[in-house]
Amino acid sequence: MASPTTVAYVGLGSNLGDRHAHLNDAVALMRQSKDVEVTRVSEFCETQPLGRAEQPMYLNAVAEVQTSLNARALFHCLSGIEDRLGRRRCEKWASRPIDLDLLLFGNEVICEPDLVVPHEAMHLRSFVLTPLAKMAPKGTHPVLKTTMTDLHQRVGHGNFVRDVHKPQLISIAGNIGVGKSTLAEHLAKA
Ligand code: PH2
Ligand code: MG
Ligand code: MG
Repeated sequence: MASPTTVAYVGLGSNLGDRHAHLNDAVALMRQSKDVEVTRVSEFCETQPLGRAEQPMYLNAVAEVQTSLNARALFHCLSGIEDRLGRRRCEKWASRPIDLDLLLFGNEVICEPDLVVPHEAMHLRSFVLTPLAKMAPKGTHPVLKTTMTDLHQRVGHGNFVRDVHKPQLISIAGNIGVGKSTLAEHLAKA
């Protein structure tokens, strides 16, 4: 692999067909790319479908990769693997045999119509943060400037949908007696 390289994290998800096989096949195809070295893969974890409750359960994992590609080239490589594993691009959040999301690409921040890095919802999803907090506890989110450990503690076991048309979740932390409840009440009224 040509240098320099970047460490990136990829979220894997499947909720159609043989989910274990799909995740394993996706990792194997990533390993086949001469420009991508898969350095670690988390445990596979069964998770409740977020967003559309009537869907089958997901199997989720996170892979750590080292790559000489830039973020967009890695994104294309991941899309190609999704296509090879039978992903049909239809409506948002439809069930899928494989979903590969570029979660983090070094410390890069990208905000383009088809590619947002860090992944726009990674800080809201325990199925992403639980493995990330194990693999890269001190890794920081380049926009939120918060470690994976802290982000994981914030969401706990929860998964949240960011929908600007729905009430937003705000968590308030602080020492006893500093006025958390008062602030929460003011915010609720506002
Ligand atoms: N991905 C989604 C929507 N909902 N739920 C779980 N549990 N895991 C996912 O990977 C997931 C989801 C859209 O990409
Ligand atoms: Mg996804
Ligand atoms: Mg995706």
